[in-house]
Amino acid sequence: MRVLVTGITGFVGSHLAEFLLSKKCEVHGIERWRSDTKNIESFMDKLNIHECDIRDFHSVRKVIDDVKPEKIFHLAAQSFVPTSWNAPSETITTNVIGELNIFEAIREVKINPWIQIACSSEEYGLVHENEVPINENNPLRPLSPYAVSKIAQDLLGYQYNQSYKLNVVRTRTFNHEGPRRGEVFVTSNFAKQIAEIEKKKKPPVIHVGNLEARRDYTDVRDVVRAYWLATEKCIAGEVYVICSGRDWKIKDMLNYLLSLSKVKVEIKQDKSRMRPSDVPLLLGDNTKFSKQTGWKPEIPFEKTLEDTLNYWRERV
Ligand code: A2R
Ligand code: GDD
Repeated sequence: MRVLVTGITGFVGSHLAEFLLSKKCEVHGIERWRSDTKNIESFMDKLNIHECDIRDFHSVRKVIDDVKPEKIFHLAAQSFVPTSWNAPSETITTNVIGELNIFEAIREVKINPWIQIACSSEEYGLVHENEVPINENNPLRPLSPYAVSKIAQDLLGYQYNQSYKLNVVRTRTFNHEGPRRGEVFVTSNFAKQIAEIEKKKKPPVIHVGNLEARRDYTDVRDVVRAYWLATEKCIAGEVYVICSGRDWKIKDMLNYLLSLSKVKVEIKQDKSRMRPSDVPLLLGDNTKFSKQTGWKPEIPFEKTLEDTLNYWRERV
């Protein structure tokens, strides 16, 4: 099976690449000339890496034509929500035009691979207490340019399936974490701060943003398994929620991480970590996806946090 992963140098892409290698796939991925390849370094010799920027149609078309993949996992994106307020145009271009380039390249090259699109729980945005757990039919009330970009990716996937019968499967994944998570994201950021405090590389103060938000967390290793199943067992054109069905207040997540360490810390809210509009509550219902594929998450979030902290302990 010849598979192309966009975003292979990123957090999810690197875990997916390892999973695909374990399935004996021929794994192709894209990188940009300045991409940081540390996430895939230890198995890079088993991968086929092509230079490509998804904003550039010529470069996307060339990769699709050279590889002619049977499956595409489209993960590449500007993925950090706060950056989408600082660079909204770049976020929309990368996420929306980038996906459009992939769809149009597929049409021009005249192949019809399965394509998984990494959509997001952020699309739901403002969710009221009486609207959880969230399923595929909840309203979309985006609260960031990033969320809008993901809605556009999601709906383009629907439209290209309807118009051209492309085999697109849309996965609306809730937060997923684990080792290699980018250090700006909350679980990874807090774990890194704790590891630095343990090594006395920074004063015992943890800088935080909004600790009241609630998120439904799944381990990244369960998520990449879900993405594979999405391309094996799901229906083209459909959208599926992928989540654990359990929510954590960010404050409780921080307290759990702290319980894994002996350090005593002060917690300080940092204004720059607060968002113009934060998504207050995300708690999902994975019934549709579980019924279709038999998937359920296997790794408890406590283990994910422990692994993330140990990851940083080895690196700071
Ligand atoms: O920044 P790079 O060159 O290392 O590559 C990142 C890639 N990427 C791009 N690739 C090609 N052309 C672009 N214009 C471009 N912009 C970004 O996307 C990296 O490999 C990946 C993003 O990785 P992370 O930020 O670690 O995201 P994560 O957590 O793996 O999220 C995967 C997907 C995204 O679509 C999220 O929006 C969704 O899951 O939640
Ligand atoms: N990053 C960050 N840093 N977030 C903080 C902090 C902090 O210091 N303190 C509190 N938070 C809160 C945020 O306000 C948000 O409510 C929550 O922690 C989670 O923030 P992130 O980890 O940055 O993730 P996200 O929910 O915005 O988005 C992630 O998950 C989406 C769903 O899978 C990203 O990975 C998106 O790309 C993804 O689509």
